[in-house]
Amino acid sequence: MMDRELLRLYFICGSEDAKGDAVETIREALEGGVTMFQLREKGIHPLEGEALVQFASEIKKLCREYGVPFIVNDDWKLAEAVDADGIHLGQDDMAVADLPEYFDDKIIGLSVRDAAELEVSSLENVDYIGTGPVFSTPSKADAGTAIGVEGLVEMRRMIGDMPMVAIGGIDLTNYKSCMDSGADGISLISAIAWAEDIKGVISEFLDG
Ligand code: TZP
Ligand code: MG
Repeated sequence: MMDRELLRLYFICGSEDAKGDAVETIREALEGGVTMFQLREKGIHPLEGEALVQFASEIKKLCREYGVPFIVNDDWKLAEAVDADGIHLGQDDMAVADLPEYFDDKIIGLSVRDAAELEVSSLENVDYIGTGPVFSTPSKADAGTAIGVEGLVEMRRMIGDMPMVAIGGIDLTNYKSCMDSGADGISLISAIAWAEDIKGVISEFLDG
């Protein structure tokens, strides 16, 4: 089982999510103390091909410098190409069972929002689940309706002690309610990527 402490403050970012330069934003977040990082390259003009590999490699290198696991969203080929530490899959992505051998000793995350999704998900070889959106969020158009902290409590009841990270609309005003509802940690895009003072915000998230 993965060290659930790694989920404590899980930053997700792609090239279009930052206010300024994405690599600088990610560097600041790493310096500030995020515990895990996911490259999620979705936007209006996502990087592709060699440019994406370059971008991913640069971020992976940074993550290594800070000793933070580097996870790739969706794209197992990219993950393997840049020697990522893991992959995060959604319900509409490939099945965990179809991942190549490369991932056998890597971190595998799966999005599971509720009982219905849990029922159709094999958690074999899954290291953690991401559950949400807990609150409404502008960051994912197809995120669906918010499950609330009640949704987290319910998921925790169903999965036993499997590592679980909360996602969706989490900020400084509500993150504690997620931690109090069975989440091992919080994953966020905008609360960090759009922050004026990235390190300040991170130290608040890590406090308490
Ligand atoms: N999956 C469910 S909600 C979401 C994802 C990727 C977006 C999270 O972004 P934010 O800005 O932290 O709400
Ligand atoms: Mg996906």
